[in-house]
Amino acid sequence: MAWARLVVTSLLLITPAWKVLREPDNPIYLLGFIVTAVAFAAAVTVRWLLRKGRYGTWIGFASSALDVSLVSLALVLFTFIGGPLFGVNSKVTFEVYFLALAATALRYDKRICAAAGGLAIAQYAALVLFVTWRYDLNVHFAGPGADETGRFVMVDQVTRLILMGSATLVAMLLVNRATYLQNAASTDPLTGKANRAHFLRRAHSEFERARRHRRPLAIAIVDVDHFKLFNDVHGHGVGDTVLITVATLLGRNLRNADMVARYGGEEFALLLAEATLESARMKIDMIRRNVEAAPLDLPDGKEPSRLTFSAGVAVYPDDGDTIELLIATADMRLLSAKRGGRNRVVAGPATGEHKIP
Ligand code: GH3
Ligand code: MG
Ligand code: MG
Repeated sequence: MAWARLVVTSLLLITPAWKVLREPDNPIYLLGFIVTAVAFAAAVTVRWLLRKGRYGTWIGFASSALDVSLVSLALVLFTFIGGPLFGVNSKVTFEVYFLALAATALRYDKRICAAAGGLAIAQYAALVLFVTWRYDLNVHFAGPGADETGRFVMVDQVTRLILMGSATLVAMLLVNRATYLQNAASTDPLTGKANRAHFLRRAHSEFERARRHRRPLAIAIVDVDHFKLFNDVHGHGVGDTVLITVATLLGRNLRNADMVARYGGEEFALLLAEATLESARMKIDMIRRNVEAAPLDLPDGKEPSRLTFSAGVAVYPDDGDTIELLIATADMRLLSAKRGGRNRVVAGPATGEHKIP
């Protein structure tokens, strides 16, 4: 997004720069150039802030508000320097509002679209009202530059405001659609938990954070014991219900910063931020006991089988310094839990475990 802003603002600089070079004495052209140069400088600043790791929702709100306000500022300056019709009948600058409003959709946040749209509409409506109150538009219509700026038509101005409202609505709908697709692409449809791809993306970013702040990070791979039996004895429908039950119990016992994901068939992956090997082992063992004790009412009325899981845990930095290494170590410990008799959590170096290079 910061890159796109940089590219767009530098493209927007081309015509004002060309006009200033051709007619250096025209104050309107000079103003257009200065405002676009400010937008370009803002784009450079935003990119610099992001590179320094200063992200946050505020930067989205602030930079979108700045975008639309710069367009309004240009129109206000045109009004005062060129005359009112230069402000409210601008042929090119006004259209930049739509570019700014369309760009808000790239933030994937409807509130930013609505805020930027509302601000743009309020600012432009205020300019139109000011111009109608302050100037005699019939005189200005006949004044200098009249052939360039046309005449003031209130219906056109109202239409412009309606178009700005519509652009805001379209940006919000785009965000809605993108959010829906983003969720669909990162969620497991059966359990409603994150899928493997989403887990890995999040694991990598949490890992970077853990490395930056020198904090521990634990990963666990959980595998339902003898799950195939549920399918074979009770049918796949019951197998699915069991998976949903395990996913719910795993998720219920985690903190907000933690994450549970369906890693594959009957395997789940957990990401425990700030957890040491021992605290992660204790937490997962507590969940294991909860799952073991959870009443399992099978819809077919048959005697419920025992539901248990085995898990392997690995932690940064002790067990490796990449996500791939941590997952491989947790997987190896899961295997050791299965070999040791299932229904257990292996968190330390397993018997026969050799460190993965
Ligand atoms: P172990 O204790 O060694 O882990 O044995 P297990 O039976 O749990 O492991 P195994 O790998 O033999 O069987 C896993 C089964 O999970 C096989 C597969 O058909 C089933 N499975 C995978 N995904 C789904 C799913 O979405 N729904 C259902 N019902 N079954 C699934
Ligand atoms: Mg398995
Ligand atoms: Mg299994």
